[in-house]
Amino acid sequence: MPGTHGLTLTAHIRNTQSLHPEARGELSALLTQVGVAGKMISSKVNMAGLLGVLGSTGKINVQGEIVQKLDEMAEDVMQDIVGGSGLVCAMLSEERKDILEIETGGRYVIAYDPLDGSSNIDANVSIGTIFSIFRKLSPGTEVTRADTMQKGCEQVAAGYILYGSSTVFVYTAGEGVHGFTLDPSVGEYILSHPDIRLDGKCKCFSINQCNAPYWDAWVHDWIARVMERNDADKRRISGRHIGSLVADFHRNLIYGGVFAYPTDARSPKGKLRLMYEASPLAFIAEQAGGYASDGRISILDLEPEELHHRTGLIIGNRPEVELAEDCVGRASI
Ligand code: AHM
Ligand code: MG
Repeated sequence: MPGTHGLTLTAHIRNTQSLHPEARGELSALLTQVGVAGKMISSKVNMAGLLGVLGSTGKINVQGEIVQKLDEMAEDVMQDIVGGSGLVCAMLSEERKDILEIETGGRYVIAYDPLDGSSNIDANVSIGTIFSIFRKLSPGTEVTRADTMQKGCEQVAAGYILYGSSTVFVYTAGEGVHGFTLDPSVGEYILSHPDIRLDGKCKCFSINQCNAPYWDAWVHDWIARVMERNDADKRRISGRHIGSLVADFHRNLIYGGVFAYPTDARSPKGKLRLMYEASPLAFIAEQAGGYASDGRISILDLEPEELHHRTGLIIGNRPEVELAEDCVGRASI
């Protein structure tokens, strides 16, 4: 029983594991290690201004984006803490060109964005670490393409750590979505958001409106149809867009809402990455009762074609995402 002092993340993960007598405890240990990495990144993010680690490194990453000093720091922490855990055989990072194979081996593969939203770092905007965990499928120690290029529906766990007004760890291992808030005084994540649901009203609408000149016609059609819910009597849905996916997603998960970064003329394949951003958040959205699509099919059914596969993303309350699919379908008739 949680008692009055709350349930820690470690205890919650163990309790979930105990529902599966066949489990060896390795996934639980891995999730716990990701939580530890999150604490370390959180402490550096909170101290960034004092440690002199704000600003860019002057480098450009594999995505063609400016690498912030904190991006590098978060990547190092993930490699040291998660890579050094003995639990993963391969690490796929938004910040690294190639797959990092771990010699000590392990039964899991992890894909992650070490610091999503990092272009906002210097302005103290919420940012976060997003992760996605798969089982190693092939026997033996060799890491194969089948191990690393799995569809989102094969994920065994996914989550994110949001460095915001407080640090929050949200995860799913296929049995609902649970959120924990870091109590910095004791260094533990405490259950604060049990069984989060995304099946109520869609109150927030998140999109970078300045991409409007590049959108396909269906996006304009979709927005107009969503906005029809606002009438003279009542505003039922309101614009909320941070420009930090993990923070936009978290707010929409808590309040109800939909986030969209569709493919457009500037980014014909989409801007966001399937493996590190879209797929883990899609797993969480579906576990909470929501949905994620590229406009045509579920994100979780997309076959990764390459490590840094990009995709359009519409994610949040199911009716609004399905309405987007309907608009895409009509546009292609
Ligand atoms: P990042 O992983 O380098 O931070 O890039 C992803 C970010 C998302 O967090 C955010 O939704 C998007 O890029 C914002 O892009 P834009 O500035 O084009 O709206
Ligand atoms: Mg990102």
